[in-house]
Amino acid sequence: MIEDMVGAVVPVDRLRGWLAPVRQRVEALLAGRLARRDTQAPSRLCDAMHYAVFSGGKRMRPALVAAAAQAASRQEHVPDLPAVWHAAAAIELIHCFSLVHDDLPAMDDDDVRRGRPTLHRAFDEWTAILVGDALSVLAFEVLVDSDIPCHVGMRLARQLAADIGWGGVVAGQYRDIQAQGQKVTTELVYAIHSAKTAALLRCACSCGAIAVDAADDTVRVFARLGEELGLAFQAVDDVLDEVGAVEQVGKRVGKDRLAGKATLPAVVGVDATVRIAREHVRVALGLLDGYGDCADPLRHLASCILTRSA
Ligand code: GRG
Repeated sequence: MIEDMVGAVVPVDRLRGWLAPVRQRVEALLAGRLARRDTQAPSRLCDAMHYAVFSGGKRMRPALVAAAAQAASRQEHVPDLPAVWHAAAAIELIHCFSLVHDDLPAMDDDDVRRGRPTLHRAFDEWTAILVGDALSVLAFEVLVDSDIPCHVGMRLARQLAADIGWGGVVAGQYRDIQAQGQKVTTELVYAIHSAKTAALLRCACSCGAIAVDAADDTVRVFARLGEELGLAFQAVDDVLDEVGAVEQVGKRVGKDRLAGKATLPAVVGVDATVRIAREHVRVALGLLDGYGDCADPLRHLASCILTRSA
């Protein structure tokens, strides 16, 4: 057991036991999709897509989809529905695509990701751009799979499009790059974090609820929860960039400050950023009051955001 920064105890073994089959299901689905090569697809493109998706990611977002589905359906196990696994896989594809594009020279210009060369370094820049394009399209293909009831697939696709599009992740990334080197305010940092990072965690929690066909007001609670977790996640990410070690974080650290990035530590300092992250997780945990034991995986994942070192 480890004690997290909100004082909650995370039963690591229990969480690992819950996570292992979730990860296995999602990775099997991802591997199956990537193996089902379009006959027209060049093998180097397929290899690069595989490199982007299977490179040691934590699979936090698919875990959130599964945990939210379990909590929203008030079941003791993750509901074994195609909509749950497909939503989890689709969001991970989008996440992997966003990292590939984020690392490009025109964006964050990073050489190392997840402890190995970024995709444009291992392959080349134009391949990295096309890998992102292909993964984003594949994500929607996975969501509109015929195994998923049409109305659920439509709801999932609509949610994903809204959260990642020009009012979501794209907007956050745009603002982030635009703000580089500028004088920033806490409000601007929040606007960036909410769209750039929290939108995808919000999407993961919302889609978990949608996958079990939850009512709109339940989806809204899970969206709010995902937003809080996303804000905590990015706050911790900013702290890791300030105080983390390259070997642990798996990418260059100290880069945000050098690049004049709009981060929370830059405006309020590291200690206050930690307090802010803690507060977001506390609010998120409060939203799960009344959900009983079926929400335990979600509670533990929330607390893990504060203890993560990568
Ligand atoms: C339309 C989705 C989309 C993207 C286009 C490039 C871009 C616009 C957005 C970049 C968004 C981005 C990379 C935000 C940072 C989020 C973040 C803190 C990622 C790290 O997530 P982890 O730690 O990564 O879960 P792993 O490696 O564990 O999967």
